[in-house]
Amino acid sequence: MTATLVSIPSSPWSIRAKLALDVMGIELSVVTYVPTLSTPWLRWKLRRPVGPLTLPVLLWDGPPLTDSMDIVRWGCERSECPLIEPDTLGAVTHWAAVAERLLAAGRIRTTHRVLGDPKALGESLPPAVRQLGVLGLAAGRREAKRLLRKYGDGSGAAAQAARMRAELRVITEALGGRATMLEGFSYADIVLATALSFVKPHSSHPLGPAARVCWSADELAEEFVELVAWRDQVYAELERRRWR
Ligand SMILES: N[C@@H](CCC(=O)N[C@@H](CS)C(=O)NCC(=O)O)C(=O)O
Repeated sequence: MTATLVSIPSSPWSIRAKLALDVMGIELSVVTYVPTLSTPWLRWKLRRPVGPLTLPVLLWDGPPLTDSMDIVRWGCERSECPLIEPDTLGAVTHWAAVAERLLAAGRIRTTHRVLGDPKALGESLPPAVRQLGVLGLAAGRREAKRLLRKYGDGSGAAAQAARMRAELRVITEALGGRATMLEGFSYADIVLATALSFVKPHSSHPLGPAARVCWSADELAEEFVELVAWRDQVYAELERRRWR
């Protein structure tokens, strides 16, 4: 059975897994997850009738994998050019935790902004839901509120931006102007580069114009302009490696 990555195309958590698997030469098919509509199917595939679900998910001959790090490690075991080696696992895990904190704060900030902008909300809907017009928008609003209930912590945009700034400083200092976070190119670079999605989404990030504005934190993007430039270099490196 060809492995199937179930993913949300605009989600940084899904994007990082897909980028890593692609660059490691792992062949797979990709299925887009549509919140609510795909939920019964995925629950059935995971044999998980209740409880939280997060994407990406990898379906293959073995037990389904429900965390991007597990998915990437699965890919590493099957690749001739693994992005995580036994001796880098500890450092990569550390940077994945930093990326997670940056993304978590960014997700809350961005979801609030999308919820307050009907155009951005409309653009964020999967095409099948967008076609439903006002009903689709209502479904999108409900989904955004559910995400805020699940991931929000009651604090406002300024607190989220402060959390993001703290993580961005840590990353900038640790990079110290180098091209890669560890000795060579690794999953640490991918996990950190994609964590900038809520600072300034990369040009390849599938977002409509209004949603792109909501995802961008202009002040942070200006303050960490060199980090954003580094991120663009990581994406360019991924593109180069994909065609090798
Ligand atoms: N640790 C997980 C986290 C993934 C994650 O947070 N996914 C979110 C992206 S928004 C998700 O699928 N949320 C859907 C939901 O919570 O219903 C991973 O890296 O795979």
